[in-house]
Amino acid sequence: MVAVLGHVDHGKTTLLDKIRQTNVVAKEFGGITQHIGAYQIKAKDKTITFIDTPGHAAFSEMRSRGAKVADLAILVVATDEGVKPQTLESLKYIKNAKIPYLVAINKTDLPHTDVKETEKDLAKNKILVESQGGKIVSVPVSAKTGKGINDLLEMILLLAEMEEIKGDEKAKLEAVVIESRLDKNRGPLATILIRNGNLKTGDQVEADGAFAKIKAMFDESGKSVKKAGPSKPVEILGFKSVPPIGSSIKQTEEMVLPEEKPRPELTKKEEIEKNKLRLIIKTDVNGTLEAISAGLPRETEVIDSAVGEVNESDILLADTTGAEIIAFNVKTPAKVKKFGDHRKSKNK
Ligand SMILES: Nc1nc2c(ncn2[C@@H]2O[C@H](COP(=O)(O)OP(=O)(O)OP(=O)(O)O)[C@@H](O)[C@H]2O)c(=O)[nH]1
Ligand SMILES: [Mg+2]
Repeated sequence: MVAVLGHVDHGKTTLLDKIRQTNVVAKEFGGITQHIGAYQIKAKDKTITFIDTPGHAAFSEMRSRGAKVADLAILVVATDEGVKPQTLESLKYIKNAKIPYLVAINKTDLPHTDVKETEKDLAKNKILVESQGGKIVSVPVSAKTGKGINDLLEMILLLAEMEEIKGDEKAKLEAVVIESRLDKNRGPLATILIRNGNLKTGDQVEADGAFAKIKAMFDESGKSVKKAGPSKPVEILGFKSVPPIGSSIKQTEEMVLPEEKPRPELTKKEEIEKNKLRLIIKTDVNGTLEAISAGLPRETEVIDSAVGEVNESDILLADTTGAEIIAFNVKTPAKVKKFGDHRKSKNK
């Protein structure tokens, strides 16, 4: 499993798109690829799973997690910009995760750029690539033209071989939730990556208090699969509640239902601090929720946050606590909207 990390806009997603176009197993890509950002490809009879991560400053949790679940990393540095803050932050996570990495120097198709200069810039930041007397492999690439991508894949396979990285299907289950959400029709969904062992439909699992008897599993192209082994990204249907991202999945014998998390205490209106903005946050996926929550200023107070649509109980909670509801990438049913408008007009 290879995590792709780097500064915003340095070309991580474009690079993965190009890799998929030229080496694809799965030709068509269903809805879930956009969400999970994990793709499996075949190169020289070996399977590589790539994990895309966002480069924006707000998503440091996702970068950290990406590095943690991966076996090795590609640090993408655009040659026109060189080393930037999130390049260094990404490197910090790679080092914390103690995984080997290589550097892809991207956008080499741009005019007036010089790979040597980028390598010097990397050296200045203590990333010593081979041409600068160090040990880190660096590969000049262009995600736009595809130049250098085969070299990059070869170096990944070489590094994996040297580090003896491979998954064991027969080992004890080691799997992690990399994205989760509440689907309006299908209920809680979790996208997971298996490091070792395997999962089958019908298995009972637990992830940080969320239980599932696996009803169905889908691969990155949305195709239903009965069994999944190491490094396979799959979406699992059957969770009773939405499992937190980053949680590890354990097999359980018995289905113990977790206790319902109580809603926060309702505060009386007169107790509401005037200068503090209170919020109820609803988003489509947990990753977004995490990023929004991490980016809020101190003066805000989060009354409640969850994945899923805005519902009546959110409106009631907002009403009693004086909170604003922020919904990101989720629809608010007309019925609920009407209910909200009604409460609002009653309070005027
Ligand atoms: N000329 C050129 N442009 C590129 C190349 N790779 C990416 N780009 C462009 O750079 C911009 C950002 O590319 P993305 O792939 O979205 O970058 P990213 O690193 O995934 O960005 P975040 O996910 O936001 O961190 C897009 O406009 C791409 O078309 C390249 O090799 N050459
Ligand atoms: Mg991207």
